[in-house]
Amino acid sequence: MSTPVEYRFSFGPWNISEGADPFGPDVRQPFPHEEKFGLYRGLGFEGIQFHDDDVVPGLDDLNPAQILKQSAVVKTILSNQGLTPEFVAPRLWFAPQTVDGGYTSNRAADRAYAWDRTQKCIDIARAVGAKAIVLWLAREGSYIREAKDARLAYQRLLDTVNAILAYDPEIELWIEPKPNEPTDQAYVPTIGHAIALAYASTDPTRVKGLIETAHALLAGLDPSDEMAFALAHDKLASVHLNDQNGLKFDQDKNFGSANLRAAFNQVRVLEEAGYGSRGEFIGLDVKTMRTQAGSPVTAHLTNSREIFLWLVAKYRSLDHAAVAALREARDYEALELHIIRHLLGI
Ligand code: 3MF
Ligand code: MG
Repeated sequence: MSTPVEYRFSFGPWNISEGADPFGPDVRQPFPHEEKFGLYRGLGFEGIQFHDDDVVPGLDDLNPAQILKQSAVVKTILSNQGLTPEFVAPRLWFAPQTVDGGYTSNRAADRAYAWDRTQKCIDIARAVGAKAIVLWLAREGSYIREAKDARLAYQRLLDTVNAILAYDPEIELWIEPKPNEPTDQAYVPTIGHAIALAYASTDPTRVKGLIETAHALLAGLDPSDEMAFALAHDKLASVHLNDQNGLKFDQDKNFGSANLRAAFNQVRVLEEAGYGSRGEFIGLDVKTMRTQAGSPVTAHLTNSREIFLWLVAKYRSLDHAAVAALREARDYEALELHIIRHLLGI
């Protein structure tokens, strides 16, 4: 058996939230962004995931020199804190130019904005030393089917992937699929769609996926199977572990908090594939509860990390020979009971 992986954990500063939801104002004082960097190591995290404007606030109004200057400041903070920038993602869902999507917008000026912003994001990734950009294609979809030419939209997404690969000869592109929210239907709803784009691109080795538990569940799919599919293609670059209680808004609940067995199976699939042995991070995309007191609120992050590690211990202490024998005998009733007993510790 190969050496057990020692996991490295990451999250994005947006996970230390101010407690806003669409039905009310913030419930905590804003926590200064720069002070978030100082929290990571103490919480057990060494990777940091960025949106481009987490690194360079207000980047739409800055010139290339200003962008590089601010990126260098952040790079120094990261090295002083012993943090690794895992990726930088262009935030293409805030600006007025992106109300109807960026790369797939019907308006040429909006598409030009999206491409300009993407180039800036790649410049920032390079400047802080991140090896990848992540595309969560938030508004690349539609609210009504007739609004866009979907076939053209797919072509535009592929053209964008190729343009990114051409713009920087080394950068990796990780696509984070999500089936809906904020759009009614997104053009890249599952990891299968993302991997199809990878294979259709000019350099499939640099196009990979990031799978978020809640996003897979919102697509009605099993997150562990989605991860296994990406792993089978050697295309699982990162994960956003969290949880989701049924088909509703994207909840970003603590990992394992809604379906512990499904969480166990995600851990099992990752462990079986040796995920993490090449430095891949266990990313957590979890939101705190609005009811939680204090500031900054970080318990959801440490709790999700802890639950992940407990499930790793559960997987490692499983009687693997017994599981193999029950598979062989095709006694899945007994296998299920074996798993449940093990999870319950009885
Ligand atoms: C939305 C998400 C996003 C992405 C992030 C990084 C705000 O449902 O999951 O979080 O994870 O943009 O790509
Ligand atoms: Mg996410």
